[in-house]
Amino acid sequence: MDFVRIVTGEKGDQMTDTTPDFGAQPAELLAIAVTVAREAADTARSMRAEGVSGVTTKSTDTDVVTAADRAVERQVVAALGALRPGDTVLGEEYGGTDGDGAVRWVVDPIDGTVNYLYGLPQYAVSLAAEVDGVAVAAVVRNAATGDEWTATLGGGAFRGKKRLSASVQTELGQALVATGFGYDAKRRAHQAEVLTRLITRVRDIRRFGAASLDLCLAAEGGVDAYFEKGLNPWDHAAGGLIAAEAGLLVGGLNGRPAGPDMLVAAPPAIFGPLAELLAEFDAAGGP
Ligand code: LIP
Repeated sequence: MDFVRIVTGEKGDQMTDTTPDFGAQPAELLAIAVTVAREAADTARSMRAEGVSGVTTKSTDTDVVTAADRAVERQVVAALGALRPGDTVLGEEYGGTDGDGAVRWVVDPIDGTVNYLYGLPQYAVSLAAEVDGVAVAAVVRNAATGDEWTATLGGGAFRGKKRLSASVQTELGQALVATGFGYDAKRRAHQAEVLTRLITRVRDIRRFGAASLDLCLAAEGGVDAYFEKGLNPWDHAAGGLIAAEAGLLVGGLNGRPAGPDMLVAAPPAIFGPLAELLAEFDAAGGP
């Protein structure tokens, strides 16, 4: 996914002079996203309070999904269908809806499902509005704590009403770096090998368990950088825009955009050194 400045018409050296007509401005889309995400987070939190139910597994026996994941996504899809008929929605649990609208909504109903399962207060509703594959409005809401991060393309990133400025760290060896691991044992073994080589080259590593919240933490300077292999669009569509609008570079390795093989979010001064080390360690490779 590539974050370009659709609102200002900026894409590399190509300028366009008008915001595309997709029936709403980013600020309007953000208002819808916040309304829907808050209601969805309330559902996630109230269902957790009643106890976790309907637990099944997906790709492996540790890749869990709960009745709350499914209920929250159904709620988000229904709410967006009422507010923005014709738009499409891509969600983790039910995939993509039909439609040919200019706006695609990307939702992770509960990002950090294992944290949710254990009652660790680090799980979020992540919701982004994309136009032509580019996120233009985003909200991440920690359903356990109520903390909320938002951004619009070109409009900055916020935690509540506080505008965010990410780390400006210039030394990779001084950087606190967050990451995460997949559910497949062979992939985790490869990720651990990468970490063994990286951990002596940075200040320290943190693993919190939800990509969207990791990206928001990086956006507010709680860590200097974040990287992870194997993310899906719903994991990073919203958090990636928030991190970018807070001043981080968000992309993949070797000049590629962020995607399932790798996402790196880092201050401009250390994005290159971190990405080069990750490429050297084959962090985007393996199973
Ligand atoms: C999670 C990601 C996290 C990753 C976890 C898991 P989920 O998403 O947000 O970054 O390290 O393994 O994939 O499965 O909780 O929606």
